[in-house]
Amino acid sequence: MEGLGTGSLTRRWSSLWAADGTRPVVFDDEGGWLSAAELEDRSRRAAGRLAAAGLTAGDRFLVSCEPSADLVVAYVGALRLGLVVVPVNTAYREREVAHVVGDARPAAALVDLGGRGTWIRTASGERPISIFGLDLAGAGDRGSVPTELDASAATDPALLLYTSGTTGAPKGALLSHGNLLASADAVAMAWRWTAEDRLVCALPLFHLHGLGVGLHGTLSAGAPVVLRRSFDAADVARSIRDHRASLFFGVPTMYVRLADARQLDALRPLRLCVSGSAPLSVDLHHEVADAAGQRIIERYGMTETVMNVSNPYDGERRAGTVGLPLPGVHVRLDEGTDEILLRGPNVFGGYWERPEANAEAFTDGWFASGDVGAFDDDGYLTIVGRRKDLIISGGYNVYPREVEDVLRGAHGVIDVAVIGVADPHWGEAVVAFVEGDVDSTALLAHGAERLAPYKRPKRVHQVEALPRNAL
Ligand code: MLC
Ligand code: AMP
Repeated sequence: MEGLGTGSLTRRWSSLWAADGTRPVVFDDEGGWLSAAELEDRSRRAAGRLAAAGLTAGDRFLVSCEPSADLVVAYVGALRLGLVVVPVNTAYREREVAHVVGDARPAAALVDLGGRGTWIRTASGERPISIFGLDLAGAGDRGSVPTELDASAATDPALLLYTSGTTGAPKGALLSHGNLLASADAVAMAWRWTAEDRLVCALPLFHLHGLGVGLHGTLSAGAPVVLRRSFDAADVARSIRDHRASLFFGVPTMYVRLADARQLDALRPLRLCVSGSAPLSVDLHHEVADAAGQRIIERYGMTETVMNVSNPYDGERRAGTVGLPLPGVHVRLDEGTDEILLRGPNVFGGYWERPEANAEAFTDGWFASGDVGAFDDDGYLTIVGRRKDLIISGGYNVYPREVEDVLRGAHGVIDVAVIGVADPHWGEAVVAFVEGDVDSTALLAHGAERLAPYKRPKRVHQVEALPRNAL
């Protein structure tokens, strides 16, 4: 195996496919299993279609689709051609999509719903853009086949992922092939992930949890993945059983749902369960251990740094902590604030076209995470708070500022304050306090037009006046 962070994702994957083309790689309900040789062939043809449309290495390729084998084929094809993939949440409304299109200036997009294509085209304005559907690399397609594939270097960008970071409007975090491969290899080492494992993945593939850990980890380990289009507790339980899976990764809300649906016992045959993207409560950790005999490994990651820290596979899995630094990752706390600072082959090079944000985010090569941590005597890290104004609801990030700005535009609103409130299902729930003479149905309709459903307030309280200080 090459060293951490050297080589490219697709060079690794294609060498594994060449070694054994018969291995099953990706399953979905529509097409059944796709073998390594089929993924190689179809992703090559997808790259051919993209090249024929005039796309070349370095061009941005926006992708907004639900999980499927066709999506994986198109995604892998794009990476093989050297494109920079810009994943976009399928729940986004037009306003949110337009921001990404305006900032990333993609040359092409892949969508599974026609309406999103129209939004993308409109936001692209005068700039020409090719819009593809999931038939990009259909089984019968005989598109032109480029010869030069998998030519990206470790330092070449692979993903442009939008996040607000610690402040401001969403900006693109540019992750290289080396960053992503380093992280896939680090978790494979830490979790003993081998080709014999089989993952059930019910996470979306437009965030790093599903994409960077679930899919990249699978392909880099030469292992198979069972994709689910969305999360449903009974469906996950059935998939684990029917596919004799060994791995399940989820956000805490997914474990809550498995518990509520009395499906925790389905986790019993697995070799490993992992939780991340939001804090896993100590109670839930113990509930899963009692009901399924599974000591969930909790780990800590971030869009800008992929995976940083994880509880150990062999040592003690300490509930309430995120564990120990992953191989190759350096973690320390800022002396004044205890902010978690990160450095390593997993850490991104910077935000797309944001020199000021980059100057703020990095000090002497250390990236400031916006999370506040504490180490215990054994070196286990606990996340004790956040310096960034962020709500994490069901594993999705919601920026109060964005929700406030949108709601402030509704008729009759004088001012709005949005906060996260502890919630047993979502971890944190979005709650809005509104000042003004407001019709709450109209306010919610205003929000629904402009905000993805997970960002919309679960509760709205009308107040006479928001408390203000001199600032
Ligand atoms: C859905 N809803 C949410 C929500 N997800 N509301 C708040 N927070 C969320 N996360 C809304 C729906 O829009 C709907 O609203 C209602 O809740 C019920 O919808 P549902 O069909 O039951 O929801 P579902 O589609 O099942 O989604 C729930 C979920 C999903 C938990 C499966 O949120 C999810 O996939 N979360 C994972 C996100 C993820 O991958 N994060 C990784 C980020 S990467 P209404 O009003 O229409 O009824 C990262 C780095 C790292 O953080 O460390 O991993
Ligand atoms: P994102 O920007 O979507 O990648 O979200 C990253 C943020 O999710 C981190 O900065 C943390 O605040 C949070 N996070 C990820 N994993 C965990 C975890 N296990 N416990 C607590 N917070 C987490």
